[in-house]
Amino acid sequence: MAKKRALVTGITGQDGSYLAELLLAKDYEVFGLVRRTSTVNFERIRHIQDQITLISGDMLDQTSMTRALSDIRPQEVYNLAAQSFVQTSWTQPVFTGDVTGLGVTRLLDAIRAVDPTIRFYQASSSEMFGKVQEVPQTESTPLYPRSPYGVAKVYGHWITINYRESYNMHCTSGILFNHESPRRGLEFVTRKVTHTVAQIKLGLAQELRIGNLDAQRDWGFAGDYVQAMWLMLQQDTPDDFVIATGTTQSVQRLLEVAFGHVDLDWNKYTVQDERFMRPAEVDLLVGDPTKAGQKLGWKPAVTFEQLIQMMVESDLKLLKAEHGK
Ligand code: NDP
Ligand code: GDR
Repeated sequence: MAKKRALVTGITGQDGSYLAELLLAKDYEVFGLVRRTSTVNFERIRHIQDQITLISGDMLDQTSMTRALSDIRPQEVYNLAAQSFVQTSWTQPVFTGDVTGLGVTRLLDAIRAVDPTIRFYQASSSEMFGKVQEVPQTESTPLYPRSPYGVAKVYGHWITINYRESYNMHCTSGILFNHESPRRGLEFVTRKVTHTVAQIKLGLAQELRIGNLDAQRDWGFAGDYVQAMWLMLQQDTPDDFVIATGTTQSVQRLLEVAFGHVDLDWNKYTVQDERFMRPAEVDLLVGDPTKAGQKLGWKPAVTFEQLIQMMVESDLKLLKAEHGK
């Protein structure tokens, strides 16, 4: 039997690299859409680069998507590409809307034109809940985004549902809460903390400059969350699913666990810095993954403490190798 083919946008990102690994393990032919950059940024997929096929394209360019789909003829498309950093969305609101919001319509419309039977996954976000209207948040909690990024994701979420309802396409939206890993970008708070903690431990940095310590997030492990993406596209009927751990932790707790892992007192090394405060904050996120548990049989394996310890250990190893320690 011919292998299944999947196209992943955002394959060079954190989730793209874990999803590509998962799909390869399930014997898919894996294709990734990558945008042109002046230097290569394949660090996260270097170890699997000879097993996947990269195709040039951009979320701002619908022609490139149509061409990629026509060439590959995939059965499944996972749309993970986005301007995904919330803070940047205030300085680049139009660009964020274009890539993260309108980009979804470009891709959906390209799918409709090339092959409307393709199954489509949209990377929706808990940032859509923003100023939360209900605790915990479920698939039916009203949306109240608090950043240009959150607003763009609401658009992407609803256009996915609209193509499902308008054209009877297999379009599914995964509302994923924060998920992290050693491959997380350095600008996001978990990785920023674990990387700086490792630097401090090795004598390579003196302090950590940080923003709001009171924000609470439902943090899980990216490796667990990409399993849910795949499970969603194996369902007969497209739907929306919240993917979360069901527990929440503050940024301060993150500091306690990360510094505590290397026997340091977070209070002694942490400086609050206005630059990392946001014009509008999302104070508390905690998801209710009951539906995903019942319908997909999904549950997370890695706890918050295990996740942060894994990230600190990985950063220690990385820095030791970089600095010959
Ligand atoms: P990353 O920021 O690590 O990866 C984003 C990816 O999108 C990168 O591969 C990037 O390419 C690509 N990309 C950005 N702009 C374009 C463009 N114009 N055309 C083509 N590709 C582009 O994000 P994550 O892996 O963490 O997240 C994956 C998706 O899930 C995103 O849509 C994010 O918004 C969403 N999400 C993430 C959550 C999380 O906690 N991680 C939670 C909920 C949703 P390049 O390498 O060239 O920059
Ligand atoms: P978030 O992740 O905005 O939730 O979006 P991030 O890690 O950037 O922030 C989480 C919380 O930590 C607070 N914070 C800081 N954040 C950063 N980045 N740097 C700091 O120094 C700092 N200090 C405190 C923030 O104010 C915030 O409350 C992530 C992204 O992956 C999105 O793409 C995704 O959709 C959501 O998670 C779910």
